[in-house]
Amino acid sequence: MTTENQAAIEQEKEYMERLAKQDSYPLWAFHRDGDRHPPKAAPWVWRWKEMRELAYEAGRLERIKGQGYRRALLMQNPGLKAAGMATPSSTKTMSSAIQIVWPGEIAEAHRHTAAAIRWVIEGSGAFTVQDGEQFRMEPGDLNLTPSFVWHDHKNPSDEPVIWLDCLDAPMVGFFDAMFQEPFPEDVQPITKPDGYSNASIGNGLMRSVSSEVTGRALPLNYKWADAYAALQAMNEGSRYDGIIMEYTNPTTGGHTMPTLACKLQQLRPGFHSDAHKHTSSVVYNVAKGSGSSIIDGKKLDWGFGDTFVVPSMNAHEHINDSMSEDAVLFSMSDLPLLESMLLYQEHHVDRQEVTGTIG
Ligand code: 1HN
Repeated sequence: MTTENQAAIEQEKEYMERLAKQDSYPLWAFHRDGDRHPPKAAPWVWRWKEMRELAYEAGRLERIKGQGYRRALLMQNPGLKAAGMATPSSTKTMSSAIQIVWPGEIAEAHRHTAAAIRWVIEGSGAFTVQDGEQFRMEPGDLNLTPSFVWHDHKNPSDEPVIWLDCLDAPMVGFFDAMFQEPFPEDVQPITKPDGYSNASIGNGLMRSVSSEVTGRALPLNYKWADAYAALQAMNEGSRYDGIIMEYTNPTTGGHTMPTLACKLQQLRPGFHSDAHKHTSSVVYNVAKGSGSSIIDGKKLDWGFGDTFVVPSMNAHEHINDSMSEDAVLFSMSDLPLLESMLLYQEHHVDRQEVTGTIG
């Protein structure tokens, strides 16, 4: 090395130290340093069989009481875990968990800025109480807990109830806007008649003209029978997703909630979708049937109750090999925030060659 080069290196090193003293960093070096890639979520699957067993085991453990705890198992993406992301989340933007509500159990009332959805997988004897209204939840039902709505859960039946919780918590955390408070009592009083919120939106075709509901995200309950019937009646689909419909906020006609979009899609017998990739990340739960998805070149076989994720910009396509049974996927994504920031992009890609498997 020439003395001249040596001097230049020394000079840069000394300059970098001076910048660091001023809590600064040069943009050109930031782009040059290869180790600054953000943590990436991996395409992944959490199997129903294993998660169900673990949930039951949690149910048999000591009673969970105090501070609004839930018997919920957060599904942590191994890609994000490896990269040291502190909050156990399933994608960069969403947390999801398998929650079991044990017979006779109460999950105490609290509220938080993060919005949540519940997607019931098994059991039909549980209720969630949201801002004074109770909702009975059955398999395939979707229930919304919009931001800062008081919620507690109870299971007066003699069978455990298991559902998938999905939250926008990582997005809320990114803005340092996450806070939570307990309700002064274990359970909140029921102050509204059954069906109050759903009645205010007249089957999705009408809305109450009272200012109380207009434009707000409501703690609605979407029944499986209605959602599945809507898919069956639909004959126009997407080349990437088959027959796909979104659970709308009927007061706005827009996305399910301001931060989260929930959809239900049907892959009819023999359907093999085209492949695409998009900036939104998606958490799926298998509602009916079985099939597979090819994500980033790797094949993931799925069946009832499995939860899997397609992270942002991972090429993916869905397949239903069965010639007689349909397959139905429930999904939740961060689409609404991306759209509102003009960051949503979707690109067609060629169908993929399978180079490995997931799960
Ligand atoms: C939460 O409040 C619930 O209220 C479930 O049932 C899962 C996961 C992360 C953070 C808060 C619930 C949750 C959660």
